[in-house]
Amino acid sequence: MSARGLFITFEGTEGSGKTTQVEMLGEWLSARDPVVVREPGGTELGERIREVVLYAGLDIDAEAEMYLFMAARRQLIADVIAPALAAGQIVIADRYHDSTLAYQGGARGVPAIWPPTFPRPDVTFLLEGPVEKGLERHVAAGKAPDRMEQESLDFHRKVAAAYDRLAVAEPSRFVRLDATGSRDKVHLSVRDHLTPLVEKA
Ligand code: Z5A
Repeated sequence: MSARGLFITFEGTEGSGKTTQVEMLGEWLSARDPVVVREPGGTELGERIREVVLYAGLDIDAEAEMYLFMAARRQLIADVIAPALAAGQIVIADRYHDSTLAYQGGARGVPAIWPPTFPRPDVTFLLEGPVEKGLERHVAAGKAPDRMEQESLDFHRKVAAAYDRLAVAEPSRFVRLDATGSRDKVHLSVRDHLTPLVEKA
């Protein structure tokens, strides 16, 4: 657990239901007034980087892409996450540094590390299921594909394999959930895991 507050992150390949679960968790914890953030984004710099890295159609070097995501994250930590945790709040993040380790590190092969100034989450929910199913959900939802979503199936499988390695390496932080269950079923699993932690926070 962080020195103060409670830091919860959601990870997974696209369409795995992270945003849905972040919203449901935010509602469940609404009496605690949680701070909810998404990555990349959440600050003016982060939102601008989001546009550049995901939608500008630029040809971006893989390592440069990693630093862009990390620059957005560092600003979010400085402006939002660290002050909220220091004030004892609950922070819920829709993606965090494990995304960089999985996408840029695992799938693109960039040497990626965890910077010591980036707080570690107390709990990371990894939503897992067939990569194809998530991509199908996106198509069904009519969402325009961003730069990363346009990558090959093989790329997304490498992301999933990298998440698997991260979860195996840190079993005390990661909670692996079957993302193919219904929204409510996944949410109830999230609640089950968090109830004792939230009572203490
Ligand atoms: N990226 C990176 O490379 N490196 C980094 O460091 C960071 C990010 C931080 C961000 O895109 C992209 O940046 C992302 C990784 C990369 N791209 N990829 N690939 P984003 O923020 O626009 O999108 P995302 O984070 O990938 O989320 P998403 O793809 O939009 O999906 P999601 O949040 O996991 O799922 P959702 O929006 O909750 O649900 C998708 C649809 O499925 C929607 O219609 C839901 O109603 C439906 N859904 C959700 N749950 C269920 C269940 N349980 N059953 C049935 N249907 C469901």
